[in-house]
Amino acid sequence: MYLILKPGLDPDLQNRFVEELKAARLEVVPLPGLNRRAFALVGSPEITERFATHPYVEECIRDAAPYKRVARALHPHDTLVPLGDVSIGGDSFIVIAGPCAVETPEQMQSVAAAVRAAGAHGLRGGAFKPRTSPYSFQGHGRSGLQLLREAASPHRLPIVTEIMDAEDLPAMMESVQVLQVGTRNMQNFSLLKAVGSQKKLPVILKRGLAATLEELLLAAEYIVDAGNEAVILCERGIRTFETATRNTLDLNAVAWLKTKTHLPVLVDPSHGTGLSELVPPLSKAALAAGADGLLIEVHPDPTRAWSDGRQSLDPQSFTRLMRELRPLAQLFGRTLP
Ligand SMILES: [Mn+2]
Repeated sequence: MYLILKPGLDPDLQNRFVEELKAARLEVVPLPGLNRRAFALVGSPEITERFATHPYVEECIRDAAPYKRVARALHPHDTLVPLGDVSIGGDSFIVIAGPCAVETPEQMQSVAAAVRAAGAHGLRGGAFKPRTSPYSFQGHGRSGLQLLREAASPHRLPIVTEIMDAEDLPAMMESVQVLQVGTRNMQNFSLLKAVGSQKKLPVILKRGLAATLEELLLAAEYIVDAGNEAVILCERGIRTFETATRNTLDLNAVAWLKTKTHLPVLVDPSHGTGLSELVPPLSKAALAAGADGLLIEVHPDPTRAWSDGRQSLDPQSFTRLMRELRPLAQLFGRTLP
């Protein structure tokens, strides 16, 4: 909610009113540029509503958007999130690549070398895998983190991996550089609070497969509200009536999110389409739609992948895609660092 105070109100009274708001456990964010004192209130909707009819208030604007800390309206500049030597957000366009799952030391070492050579900025790989079927490969768990570390470190590649359980946070903090909250956990609020209560690792928050964009922003708000402002959103395809592709990659989401939030937005065209031949065109479309980067599945031999082989690029196709993205990025005013 936004409050605009009455004109000509004594400055002492104004200050006293602000103190009253703060005492009610509301955060008061000043809105500059108006000829009268105005501010946004961040906090419980029930409490903010109490002040709507206060005698000092000239006008109260009830904002339809229930998220505040992630809103661009209160924070017009892009948030930059560090990833190794580069940052996500702003003018750069970054690419994080790697297999769906960490399988073997050979697989990880070969893919890390390949994606680094092609110019990727981070290595992805799942050690803990949320699988639809309990009979599918569940990931190596903590020993998978070790394999990730061994593969990434010779190339100085930052590691991005999914966290499924807050219990694994200490192990993750020692092994990886970016946490990923997967699509199935987007509304796992205790996990969101846990990854938000540490500030060491940024968090990639994937959109739930049936989540609205407002729900995605509110999930991000949980992490930021818990204390961690380094949140990166990721559009990874949603479930629609269409069955020709695994999901429907929602590029509306990218353009919409960029207007509503200061947080960086990545696109995952691998899960978004489920088909490796669609990954290059949708990667370029994501760049054109204003995404800040890509999260792509790459496997040394997709036909032998333990999971998501059908949507994984082989190193050659990934290298070609990176080559094609570079001049395109420039065309759109972005740089591939
Ligand atoms: Mn996958």
